[in-house]
Amino acid sequence: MAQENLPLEATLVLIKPDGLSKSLTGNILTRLSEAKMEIAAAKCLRVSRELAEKHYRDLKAKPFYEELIQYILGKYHSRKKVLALVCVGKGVIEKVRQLAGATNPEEADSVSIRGQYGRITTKGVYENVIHASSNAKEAEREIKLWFEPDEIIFDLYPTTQSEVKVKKRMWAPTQVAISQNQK
Ligand code: DAT
Ligand code: MG
Repeated sequence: MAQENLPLEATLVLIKPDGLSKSLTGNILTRLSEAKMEIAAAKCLRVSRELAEKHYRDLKAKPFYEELIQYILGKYHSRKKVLALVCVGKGVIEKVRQLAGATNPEEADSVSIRGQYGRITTKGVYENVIHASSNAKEAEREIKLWFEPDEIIFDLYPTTQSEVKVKKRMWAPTQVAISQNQK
């Protein structure tokens, strides 16, 4: 199908802790932007166990589930963080899946991101560098899980207004050395 006839879509992309440890962010972003898609949201975060479990809820029964959770939490890497992105473009879901390559990095096309940079550890963990939503339904579920509406520059999905009382951490009026708190 010609590019202009493809539906406008949004997808969740995660650069996983191995991708960050291997300094692949720039490379991956270059490849994503060459595929004519727009970054609509981005943030770097430490993944909580709760978020990891919600993200991988359909894999709970799999024998590799616990290792998968440990991996996305950054327990195996020096970088205990993930870079989460929302990418928007025509046919973007399949395009990013193609760029990412097959789930098993050993089977992924050698020019794909997973084929080039992924590996299977001796523990059997697929360290496959990147996550990409598999279809529109999953993309919506995942984007809503990882991002608040106001963190995304487009109105992708309908929103509602509700008044909530939240305790929010604010900057304290001090000037101190930066602490990276790199646990
Ligand atoms: P994908 O990430 O390509 O959408 P998936 O949703 O089936 O694949 O699985 C999510 C992640 O789980 C995948 O990126 C790596 C891990 N995984 C899948 N199958 C696995 C297996 N047989 N052994 C180890 N890890 C696996
Ligand atoms: Mg998947």
